[in-house]
Amino acid sequence: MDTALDLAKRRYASLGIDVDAALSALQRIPISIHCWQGDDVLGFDTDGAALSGGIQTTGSYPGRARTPEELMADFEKAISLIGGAKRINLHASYAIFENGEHADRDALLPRHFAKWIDFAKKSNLGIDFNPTCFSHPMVRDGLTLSSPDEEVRAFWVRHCIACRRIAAAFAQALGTHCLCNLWIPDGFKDVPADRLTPRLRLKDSLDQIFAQRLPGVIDSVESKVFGIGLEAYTVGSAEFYLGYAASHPGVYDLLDNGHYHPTEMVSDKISAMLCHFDKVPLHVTRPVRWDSDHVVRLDDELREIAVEIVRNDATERTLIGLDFFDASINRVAAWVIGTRNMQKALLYALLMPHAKLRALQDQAAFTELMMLQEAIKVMPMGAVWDAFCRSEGVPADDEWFDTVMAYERDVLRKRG
Ligand code: RNT
Ligand code: ZN
Repeated sequence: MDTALDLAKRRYASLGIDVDAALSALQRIPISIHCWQGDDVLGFDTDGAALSGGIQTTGSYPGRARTPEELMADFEKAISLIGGAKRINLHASYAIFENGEHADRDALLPRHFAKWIDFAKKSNLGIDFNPTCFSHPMVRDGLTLSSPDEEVRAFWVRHCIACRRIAAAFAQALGTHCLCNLWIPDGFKDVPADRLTPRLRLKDSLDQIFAQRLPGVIDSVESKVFGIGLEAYTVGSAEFYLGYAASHPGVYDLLDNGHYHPTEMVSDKISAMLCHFDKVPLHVTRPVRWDSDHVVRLDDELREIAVEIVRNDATERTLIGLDFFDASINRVAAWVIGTRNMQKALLYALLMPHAKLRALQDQAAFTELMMLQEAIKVMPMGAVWDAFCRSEGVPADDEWFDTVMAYERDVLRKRG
């Protein structure tokens, strides 16, 4: 008897698509999974300091990871339910201090991340990294690298340089690149008196931070349109960082799809960036009315982002990272759902007849193009996705939930 997979393969073959090739391509596309979904972006280095910087987690679902051990255990549980190549994305605030030691953000060293390197080796993960320029007393009046206070600015410059060195240590220890992505909250709640000078100070800070090239480190800067309490002006805007990256080889412009005006689509920006940069780092998230960082769903924009990556042959040029944090649902499930959705979107894109669709566009056969694009939406991708999960040794969509619920009962709910 034909299996669902056999039937699906035949349907896809009629469009000229090799399902096995799509499956092995999907397996190789690394997804960088952010550690901060597990603890509501709090980190370990500031002893319960609240999340600040214009970003916010909402919800109080039980079981937040409070220690490195808990976060690692939760992350491991999540990735045991996710197939394909994976990386872990850390923030500087996740430093692990041992033997009563403590280092402020400007004095962080690779040894404060030694346990993460061990963890990454054990779990076969590359590491990506981020300076943490928020949730810290040296953020003064909402400013870091653009502050008029030279002491503040120098502190954050030192922090970012320390982070790049740590990123280089990750790359060296793990034999894979480390994306070191810089996002700062700097901005104003209300109409500024001077928009230019803060940007010039940020530019000068970046020049200091990126003065030295570091092996294995891919540097990126992440723009934003506004933050909570910083609604009127963001120093590190889209044009600011795009210009900076374009004029500083080796520094890339990271696109976070929660950081633009609501009708601006990152799916449309990827190809524009590919014209000018050899790499395009991404933060894939889901903004709901604002930069809310909801768990990524398999919606139209996610699929379109994946389609742009795949059909432009850019699976190695785009660095796919996730960036969401929902504290209102089981956090392990949030990781599993969001990451698997990213992979499903990629699979959807890998199962499309791109050459044929492109030819229809070039022939101005827009009626047929629309017909085919819509037909593709109901092709039997589910059977192929199930096969992917099977071949990766992870449960199918309707099979993993019990594992997470058992973990919630036995581990998360006991955290008090
Ligand atoms: C904030 C940015 C940034 C953070 C993480 C925690 O708006 O998206 O990437 O979400 O670094
Ligand atoms: Zn982001």
